[in-house]
Parts: sequence; structure tokens; C-alpha cells
Amino acid sequence: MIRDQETVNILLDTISRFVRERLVPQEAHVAETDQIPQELVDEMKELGLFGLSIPEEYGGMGLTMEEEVLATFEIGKTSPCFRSLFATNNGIGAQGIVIDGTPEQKRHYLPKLASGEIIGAFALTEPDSGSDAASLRTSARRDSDFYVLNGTKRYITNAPEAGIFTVMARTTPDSRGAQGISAFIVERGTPGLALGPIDKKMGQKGAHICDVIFEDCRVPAANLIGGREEVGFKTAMKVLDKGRINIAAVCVGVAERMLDDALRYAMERKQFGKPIAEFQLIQAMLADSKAEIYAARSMVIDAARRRDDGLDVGTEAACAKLFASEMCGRVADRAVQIFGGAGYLAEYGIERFYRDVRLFRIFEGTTQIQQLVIARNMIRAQAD
Ligand code: COS
Repeated sequence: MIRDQETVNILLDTISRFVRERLVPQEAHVAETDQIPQELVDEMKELGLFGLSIPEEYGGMGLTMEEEVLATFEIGKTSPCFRSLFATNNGIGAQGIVIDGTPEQKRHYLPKLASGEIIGAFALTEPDSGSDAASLRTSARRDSDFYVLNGTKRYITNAPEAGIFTVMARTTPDSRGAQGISAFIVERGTPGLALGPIDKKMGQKGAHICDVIFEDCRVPAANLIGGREEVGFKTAMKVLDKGRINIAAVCVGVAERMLDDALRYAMERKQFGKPIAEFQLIQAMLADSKAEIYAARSMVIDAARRRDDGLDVGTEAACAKLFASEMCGRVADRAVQIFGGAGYLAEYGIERFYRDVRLFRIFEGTTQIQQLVIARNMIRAQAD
């Protein structure tokens, strides 16, 4: 749903200019230093990028899902690490509070997330619990007005920068599976919360992940999301439904950027006396990429509109994430192929995108988890 086309156009133009003029020129530097310059972070805050999807009453822009994916298409046209910094505040690091938080939790945390004063992170995955999220073992034992958390969370995006963590932990000790899991807001600096060293990754330099370790970490009972135990797994799944549409949108943006770079290169690079873009085997790669991007873009917009209409989008979000992330991988591969030897060199930047986009098929649910979600929903719907 687009509320006011003119306002959205202005926002998209502003983001597009910021991406082109400020972020693209810094891509190589950020990859080399593994750090986003503070001045760029400050500009992101000024533009309101940390609060795109946080409701206006809490200081955000309150974009609808359709508006948000249009913005994400533009943000996608540069290194994904830039988006990663503010994406958790719009997505998995804040949505638990937006969707299921109490009024006090919203009032206390959302304005700080919307302004970028604090970064939010989402702590679900553990050393022995990844795709099987419901098998998580981090425990939260009630002790008067506190919960005492013990356990380790792994691969937590933005954990080194985070001011708060949405933590899924087991409040019912002997429970198995999704039942017995509750969600908490844990503030950085809470005694008993420690961070592991920053992990070295294949790509997305500038975006950081690390372990988050809880050892008798006492969290106020008021920080139980929604004030209700045992609904934390559902909160996590609802957060991921939205997150998956957003990942699909960023896949579309990055794929458009890579195809644009590949097309420009193919029109400049000459072999056999003419630009390689005139060769049909190169054209096939360009055309297949264009068609697949168009398909993914259409899926993302459709899924976003359905979510705006209040429909259950579990299946559509999984379809969009599955198709768009796989599409993005294929486009990256073709882009490197079109660049040829230059595609393998760091100097041209395309190999960096190739490494960066590999993550999209893994995080916020692997391709195989999306397949499982889609098929399960199909079977359930048929059986009903
Ligand atoms: N929205 C709301 N509720 C949901 C939901 C959704 N999208 N998906 C599941 N639920 C509910 C179910 O309805 C069920 O509730 P009831 O017990 O009341 O019926 C409960 O949650 C448990 O669901 P389910 O039985 O489907 O859980 P499973 O353990 O079988 O599997 C999958 C769930 C595999 C889908 C889940 O573990 C998953 O998404 N794994 C991937 C995790 C992930 O993406 N990790 C990435 C790291 S975080 S960036």
C-alpha cells in the first residue's frame, strides 16, 4: 500500500542519491577497513534510515511494507553491509517489540531505535540450534522480578554494535520444541552479558557478527516481550516473515546493481572487434538476469501488498526469499562471467558482490527452510 505517491517518490529519490553519491564511492574502502565511517552512519541517522518501518508515533517513518520494499530496492544498489547496519532496527532487531511489545516497551525502546541512538539485534540462533530454531537451549529462570538467562547465541548480526538484543530463551525448563520459549529485551551492559570476538566472514565486510553469551544474566521481568511467557517462538516467526520479504527486496536491489555494472562493462569491453554485448551468448546472460530480477521484484511487491492488507504471508514471504536470493546468486555468477578475468579481480568490485550475496541464501532461513515452510503450508492448507 502506498499512502502518498509523491512523498514516496521524494523519499526514494533521496535514498537513491545518498546511495549513489555517498555510499557507492565508499564501497571499496569499507571492504578494506571492515568499518563504516562514522560520518556515513550520522548521515544515515539524519535521513531516518534507522526508523523506516518504526511507527511514526515512536519517531519512525512508519512506512508500509510496500513503501519499505521500494526503499530497500534502492538501498540494495550498494554493498549490503551499509543496509545491514540499520536493517536490524527496521527488521529483526525491533519488530519483536513493534509486533508484540507492551505499550511501555514500545515507548521506551522504539524512539531510540528509530533515531539510531541504539542498534537492535535479534538473538535466536545458537551453537546447536540454527534451522531447527525451536530446539534452542538458552534458559530463562524466573527469580522474583527478574529472569536469569544462561546460554550462548551465535552469528548475531550487529551484536558488536547493539544496544539491545531480542533474545529467545526457554522459560519452561523441561519443555521441548516451540512451546516454552519466551522473548526478552536485554540491554547491552547488563551484568552477565558478554560478547565473543568479531567473526571473520566471507563477505559483507563492514557488517559484524559475534557470539552473545549469557551467564546468570539478570533481566528485569518487565523486559519479557508482551509481558507473556511461552509465545516467544511465535514472535520470532512473525518477525522473520517480515524479515524475509525485506531480504528478498535487498536481493532485487543488489541484483539490479550487478546487472547494471555487467551491462555497462559488456558495452565497453571489445573482443573480436566489437563490444561483447553484441554477442548472443553474453546477451543470453543479460536477458535471463533481467527476466529473473523482474520476476523477483514482482513477487516482493505482491508479498508486501498482501502483508499491508493484513493477510498471512508466511508462504509468500518464504517464496519471495527463496526465489530472490537464489536469483541474486545466479545474477552474481553471470556478472562475474561477463566481466571475465576482470570479474575475478578485487579492483572491479564484482567479486566482492559475488561473496556478499552468498549470505542471502543462508540467513533469516536457508533456501531449504523456505522450501520446507512453503511445502508445509501447502499441505496444511490442502488438509484443512
Ligand atoms: N507466524 C506465527 N506463528 C508461527 C509461524 C509464523 N510464521 N510459524 C510457526 N508458527 C507457530 C506455529 O503455528 C506453532 O504454533 P502452535 O504450536 O500454537 O500450533 C509454533 O509456531 C511452532 O511452529 P512449528 O510447529 O511449525 O515449528 P517447527 O519447529 O516445526 O519449525 C521452522 C519451524 C522450521 C519453520 C522454524 O524453526 C524456522 O523458521 N527455522 C529457521 C529459523 C531461521 O530462519 N533462522 C535464521 C536465523 S534468525 S536471522
